[in-house]
Amino acid sequence: MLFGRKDRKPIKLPGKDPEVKEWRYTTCGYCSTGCSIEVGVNEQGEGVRARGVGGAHVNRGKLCLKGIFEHELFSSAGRGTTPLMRDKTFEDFRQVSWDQALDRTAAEIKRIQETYGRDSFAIVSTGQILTEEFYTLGKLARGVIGTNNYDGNTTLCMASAVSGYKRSFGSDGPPGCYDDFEHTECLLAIGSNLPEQHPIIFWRLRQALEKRKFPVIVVDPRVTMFAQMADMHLPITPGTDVVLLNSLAHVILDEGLEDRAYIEAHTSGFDEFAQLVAQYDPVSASRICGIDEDTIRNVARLYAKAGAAMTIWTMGINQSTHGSDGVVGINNLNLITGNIGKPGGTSLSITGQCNAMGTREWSSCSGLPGYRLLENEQHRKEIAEFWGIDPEFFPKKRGLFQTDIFPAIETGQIKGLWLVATNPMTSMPNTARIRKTLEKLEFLVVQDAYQDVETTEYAHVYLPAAIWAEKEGVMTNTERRVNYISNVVKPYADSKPDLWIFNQMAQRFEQGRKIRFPETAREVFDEMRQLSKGRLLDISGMTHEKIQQNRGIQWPMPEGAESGSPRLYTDGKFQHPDGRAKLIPLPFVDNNERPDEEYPFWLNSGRVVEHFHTRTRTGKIGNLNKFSPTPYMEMNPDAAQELGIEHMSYVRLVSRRGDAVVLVQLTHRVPHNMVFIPFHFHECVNRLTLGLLDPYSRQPAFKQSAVRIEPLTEEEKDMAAQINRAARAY
Ligand SMILES: Nc1nc2c(c(=O)[nH]1)N[C@H]1C(S)=C(S)[C@@H](COP(=O)(O)OP(=O)(O)OC[C@H]3O[C@@H](n4cnc5c(=O)[nH]c(N)nc54)[C@H](O)[C@@H]3O)O[C@H]1N2
Ligand SMILES: Nc1nc2c(c(=O)[nH]1)N[C@H]1C(S)=C(S)[C@@H](COP(=O)(O)OP(=O)(O)OC[C@H]3O[C@@H](n4cnc5c(=O)[nH]c(N)nc54)[C@H](O)[C@@H]3O)O[C@H]1N2
Ligand code: SF4
Ligand SMILES: [Mo]
Repeated sequence: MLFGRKDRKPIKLPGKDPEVKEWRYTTCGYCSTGCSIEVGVNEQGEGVRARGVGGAHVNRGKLCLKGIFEHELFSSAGRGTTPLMRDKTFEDFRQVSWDQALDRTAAEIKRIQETYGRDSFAIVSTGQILTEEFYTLGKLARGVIGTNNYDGNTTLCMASAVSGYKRSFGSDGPPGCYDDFEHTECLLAIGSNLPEQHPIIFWRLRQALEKRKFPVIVVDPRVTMFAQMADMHLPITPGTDVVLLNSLAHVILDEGLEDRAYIEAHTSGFDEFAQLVAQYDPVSASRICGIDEDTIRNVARLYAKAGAAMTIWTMGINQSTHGSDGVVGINNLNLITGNIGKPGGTSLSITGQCNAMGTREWSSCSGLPGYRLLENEQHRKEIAEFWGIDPEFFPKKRGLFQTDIFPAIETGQIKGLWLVATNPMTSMPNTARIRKTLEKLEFLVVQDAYQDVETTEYAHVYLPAAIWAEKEGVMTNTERRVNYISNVVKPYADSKPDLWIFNQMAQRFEQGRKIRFPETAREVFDEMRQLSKGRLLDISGMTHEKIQQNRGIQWPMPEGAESGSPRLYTDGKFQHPDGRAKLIPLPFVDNNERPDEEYPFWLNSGRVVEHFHTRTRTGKIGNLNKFSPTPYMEMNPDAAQELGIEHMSYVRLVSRRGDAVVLVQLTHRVPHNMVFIPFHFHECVNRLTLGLLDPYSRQPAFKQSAVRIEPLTEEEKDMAAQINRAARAY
């Protein structure tokens, strides 16, 4: 039987280009690959086509299907047209002017802070606005409103990578680039489904492999498309990557395959590290991580003996209770084999959202702009002086992470919340709990390009934002490439660029009127350039024009430099005070919720190529939504047969948190004791997830919890089928 495609209209392919009057340059706003796009604009100034830019470094003319239909976003269903307001949650919204909505928001922020203290109002932002907007929001949050409970949805996404990089190298910042595929002699990919989630990075890998063969090893509990093309697939037991990494290091040291000269010249902590990995012999490790001892030895030898070897990873590592340790484990492996800062030898975190990097660099979420720290007195002084405020206004250490902000609402510590471009009602673990916390807020303001996002149901004020290429500014991709986004069309209806909204809000605070809040992205970029001088992420040699001309530039690019820098740490000097990278011992603690008699299946979750996150965008684009319009799960056919479950039938999944009804897709992609659900659908997988937090990064373990599968009654089956039909007709 066909899965989910019957009765659907075929894909609509764009015709020649009769309506296009002009092609305008911009960069894709979905994933972190950073593809250069041209949007075709018609006589009326509307975006009617999209195509890849031929000479661009990243994509060389290619786009994935999300990019190809991206111009349809501008006027897609559900876009916010005017600000909305109501007094109580669930009362009807009324349309109001921008002044009314902004005045009310500012008044509520002041009231809550005056009544309960400065930190009782929290701000949660995103990885999906422009870097100039991040910097401005940071100035507003840290320098004007002055709340320390300010963080981003990147805690659900990149926090473990950030934390792991900082622990190993002394700073955030992915050291490698896509060109490393052209030089590597061995690629290890852990917990990344590159062909679906970063199709154009994958295409770059395929191109490199066509020129020169090198081994590809994929570590993933599912037989993903990536696993199918790999030379070796290691179907690891969920949540045990640290054990595998420790064991690889064990074999390398045991067999004397390490790079002694590199370890001695550039690292610290070797002895403690060696003592710890001595405990992870392949025999003991295989019992925990499920990869047999010979495979562990073979992979270790292959990796260590390669002239240059690199590791890439994504959410299979980051979204774990050992996320930060997993990243450190990867860095350990590359440090002992001398694989940092050289062509083809690197630890390259594949980032997620289009500007997940920009928020890390400039938003001040976890610190201060330009990778500065709140904990560092000199850094506080530098930024306070630059902004013209008292350094004492800054807290001396960072406040709550996003995943701790919601529990703090539950306990009454936080009373007001501003959400910018994030939809926690669908994206956070344990939906029931998130609903309860949002209902508890005295004031919630949601700033989003779409007014129909689930979280808006709980808001008192909704602010309609302009999206993607309705705005101008930059974003940083996975390989530290700063890309230019131009405003190819006007903002939809009465929506406004996020930069404008932040600037307007600043004017409503006394301190905000004293600090300079430039109006244009170019002026903001200029502030960032100045603040970047001498820092690891120096962008002082860049301008919007140069970035556009070059189709993106990789930082650092100090003033006077001719071009950007493809790699970091090429000289072996790291950002820790002693200039060395740290080798860190990683004892494994088995704290995940695991399958047991009552809940016998692992619940794994992630994404599919046609959808982006909570489907606020891709759910509205017919050519994307038609591939998977309803929630479904991958289930192993043998396990299904044992339970009497049929392909394309509906079942109920139950966890300790809640339940969800899904359509069954039988496939050997998942092992016997696992189900996999794409997280794109509201009221689905996150009703079930536990989301236990990593101790360092506070990132939730979205990919490890336990469920059981129950049959539906006939009546329930009918109802599910009706809902499915309605969604498919959309
Ligand atoms: N089409 C599309 N592309 C996207 C996105 C999207 O929503 N749609 N989102 C973007 C964002 S924000 C992100 S963060 C990235 C995410 O990109 P990826 O991380 O590549 O995608 P996921 O599907 O979340 O997870 C990847 C794999 O991790 C595996 N995994 C689960 N548990 C474990 C484990 O314990 N160990 C190991 N080694 N692997 C495990 C899963 O089986 C899955 O195949 O994609 C980006 N690109
Ligand atoms: N179970 C499970 N849950 C997960 C994951 C998983 O693998 N499994 N992955 C996690 C990960 S890695 C991530 S990154 C999160 C993502 O979680 P979210 O960030 O909550 O999801 P999005 O749907 O991307 O929400 C972004 C919102 O920003 C809006 N938006 C887009 N552009 C703009 C703009 O320019 N301005 C404004 N103001 N709004 C804009 C969009 O309409 C959308 O509503 O989900 C996490 N949740
Ligand atoms: S790979 Fe990512 S950046 Fe490139 S077109 Fe697809 S979604 Fe956009
Ligand atoms: Mo993400």
